[in-house]
Amino acid sequence: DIPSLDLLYNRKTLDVSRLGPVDGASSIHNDRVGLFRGDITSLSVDAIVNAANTSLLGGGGVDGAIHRRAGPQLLAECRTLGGCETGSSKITNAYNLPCKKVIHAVGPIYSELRPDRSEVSLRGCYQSSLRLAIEHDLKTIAFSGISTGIYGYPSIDAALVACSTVKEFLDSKDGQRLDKVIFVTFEEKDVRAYNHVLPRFFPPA
Ligand code: AR6
Repeated sequence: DIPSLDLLYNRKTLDVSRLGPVDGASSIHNDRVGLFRGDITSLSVDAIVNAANTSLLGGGGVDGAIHRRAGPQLLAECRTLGGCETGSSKITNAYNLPCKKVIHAVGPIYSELRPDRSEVSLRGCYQSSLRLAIEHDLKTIAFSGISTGIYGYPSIDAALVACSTVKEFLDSKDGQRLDKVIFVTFEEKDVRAYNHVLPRFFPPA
């Protein structure tokens, strides 16, 4: 029993554990969008998107993993950037990572009182990261689940924002300059959310 998308939009924050079995396998939904479960630092794409904080000086979660694998030069470059606003992104080199660039996006700390504000900020993260990618002529981009860890954004709601923003961008004129977007999941709750939401925005070919 899969709730309809209308229902999801109207009554968000669905309990992801109700969404049925997890398909842990990574998958290609169509030739421009993929889902990957695993460590984003292992991907040799053009750009990976970090879930950073406003200081851009590192932290836990995926941010910690990216800085560890990139090496201390990443932090040195981040120190020159003067931080980043919530809902926006900045780009750096990738140093010891197998990707070419790292885009550091600052997601919102989820607010149950103002979910609308959280949504605007999260959308801004995806939009600004996609724009940075094409400005730097990057063709493949892998997004971490911005804000869905320590920052507490509900997985389904975050996946809806991620998929709708990426779809809108890929359908636009600028979006034609991107080859592929990969959504990276790590925890089971996010795998469930993407398996549920992705096919609705990107039906399998
Ligand atoms: N590869 C891919 N995804 C991962 C990895 C990994 N190696 N590790 C965690 N995730 P989080 P946030 C997933 O908490 O919620 C940091 O301290 C994780 O399961 O890393 O945006 C920053 O400095 C989740 O789905 O970021 C900020 O202070 C997603 O990555 C704060 O945390 C994001 O979880 C940002 O919190």
